[in-house]
Amino acid sequence: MTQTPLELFATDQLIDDDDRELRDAVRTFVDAEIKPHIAEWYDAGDLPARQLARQLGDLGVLGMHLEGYGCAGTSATAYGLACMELEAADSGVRSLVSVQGSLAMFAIHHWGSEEQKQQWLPRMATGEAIGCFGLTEPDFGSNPAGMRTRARRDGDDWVLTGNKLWITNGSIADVAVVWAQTDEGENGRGIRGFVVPTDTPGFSAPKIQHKVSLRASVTSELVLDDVRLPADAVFPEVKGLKGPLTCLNEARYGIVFGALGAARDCLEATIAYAADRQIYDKSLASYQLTQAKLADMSLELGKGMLLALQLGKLKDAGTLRPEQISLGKLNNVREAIAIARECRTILGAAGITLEFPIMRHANNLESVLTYEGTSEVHQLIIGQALTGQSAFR
Ligand code: TGC
Ligand code: FAD
Repeated sequence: MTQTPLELFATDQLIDDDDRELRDAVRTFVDAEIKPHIAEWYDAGDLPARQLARQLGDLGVLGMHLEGYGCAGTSATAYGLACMELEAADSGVRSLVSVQGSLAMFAIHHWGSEEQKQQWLPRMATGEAIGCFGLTEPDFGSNPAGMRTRARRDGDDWVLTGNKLWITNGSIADVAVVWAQTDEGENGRGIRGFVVPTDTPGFSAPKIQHKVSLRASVTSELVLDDVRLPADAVFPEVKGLKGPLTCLNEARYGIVFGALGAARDCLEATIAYAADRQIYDKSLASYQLTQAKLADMSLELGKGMLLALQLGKLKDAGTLRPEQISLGKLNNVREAIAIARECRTILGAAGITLEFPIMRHANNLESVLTYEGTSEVHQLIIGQALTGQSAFR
C-alpha cells in the first residue's frame, strides 16, 4: 500500500480538529478553483486577482488570523495551514494572500488608528479592497534602513516622494502601506508608515514585466511623485524599522508553511509520475535510486512540517520570537527548492513543461528564497541570536 509523504509522518495527528477542518476547506477550494487554471495563468503572466480576491474573501482567508473588523480570528496554525494549501497551488496565490493579510491588513490592524482600521479592514477582509506593502526600494532590499523615500511635513499634510520596487499587488491595489523616511530620526529611526489610497494624485504603480518566477502574481514599482496626504494618513504611534519588521514576522511565518505546500505538490506529482513511467519495462518508481530520492525528500518535507507545526504552537501561545521564524523560513524554503529541483530530475524532460507543476514551483521558490528576507539575511538573524553579535554591517 502506498502512502503520501505526510501520512508517513502522521502530522495530521498534531493538528486539532478545527484547524484541520479549515485546512481541508482551503484545500477543497484550491483543488476546484485554482489548480485547474494555474498553469494557464502562469503561462499568461497574470492572474484574475480581483475575482480571486473576492473568492478568497468569501473563503475567509484574508486576514484570517486577525481579530475583529470582519476578520475570522483563527489560530495561527490554521493560518499557516491555509498558506500551505494555497502555495500547493502556486506561490503567487499564497503571495496575494500573504501581502493582503499579513502585510497590508496586519500593518493597519497592528499600527493603524481606529479610523484607518474602520476605513480599510472590513473591505480588505472580503477582498473588495486590495492592499500592497511598499518597503523595498531599488537600492535598498535587505537593508531597508537606508531607504530614500521621504515623507516631509507641509503644514498639517504629509508629502511623499520616492520609488519602491518589487511590490506584490502594487498595480492592482486600492491601498498601499508605504514606509518612508521622515526627519524624526537618523539611520532608519525616523521611518514611519503611511496609508496611501492609490487614487491619490502623484501615485502610480507600473507593472514589472518579463518575470520568469512568480508569474501568476502582480509585481510592481511604486512611484510616489509628491503624493500629498492628510495628517491622519500616518500610523500614529510607531517609528523606526520595528514598524515594517513586525509585519514581516507575520508574512515570514506564513511562508514557513507555504513553501512546504509547493514541495508537497511537487513530491506528490513525482510519486505519481514515477509509478506510471516505464523504463526498461519497469516502473521508474521501482528503481532503488528513485526510491532513495523519494525517501530523502519525504524526510525533509516531514521534518519541515514538524518545524512549522512547532512554530505554529509557539505563535498560538504568543511566545514565537523572530529568530525562530527565521529558522523556519531558512530551512523550509531551502528544502522546498531542493525538493522541487530533485523532483524535476525524476520527471526528466517532462519536468520542464507546464503540464506538471514542478518547474513552476521551482521557479517560484527562487522568489520565495529572496523575498521576506533572503536566506543569508535569515542566517545572519540566527547567527546574531546564537552569538549576540550582529554581522549585518
Ligand atoms: P536592527 O537594528 O536589528 O533593528 C531595527 C529596529 O527593528 C527592531 N526589529 C524588529 N522588530 C520586530 N520584528 C523583528 N523581526 C525585528 N527585527 C528588528 C529592532 O528591535 C530595532 O528596534 P528599535 O526600536 O530599537 O529601533 O535592524 P537592521 O537595520 O540591522 O536590519 C537588519 C534586518 C535583517 C533585521 C533587516 O534589515 C531585514 O530583515 N532585512 C530584510 C528585509 C526584508 O525582509 N524585506 C521584505 C520586504 S516585504 C516582502 O518581501 C514581501 S514579499 C511578498 C510575499 O510575502 O509574498
Ligand atoms: P539585495 O539586498 O541587494 O541582496 C543581494 C544579495 O546580497 C542577496 O544574496 C543577499 O542575501 C546578499 N546580502 C545582503 N545583505 C547581506 C549581508 N549583510 N551579508 C551578506 N550578504 C548579504 N518587497 C516589498 O517591500 N514588498 C513586496 O510586496 C515585495 N514583493 C516581492 C515580490 C517578488 C516576486 C520579489 C522577487 C521581491 C519582492 N519584494 C517585496 C522585495 C524583496 O523583499 C527583496 O527582493 C529582498 O528583501 C532582497 O532585496 P534585494 O532584491 O534588493 O537584494
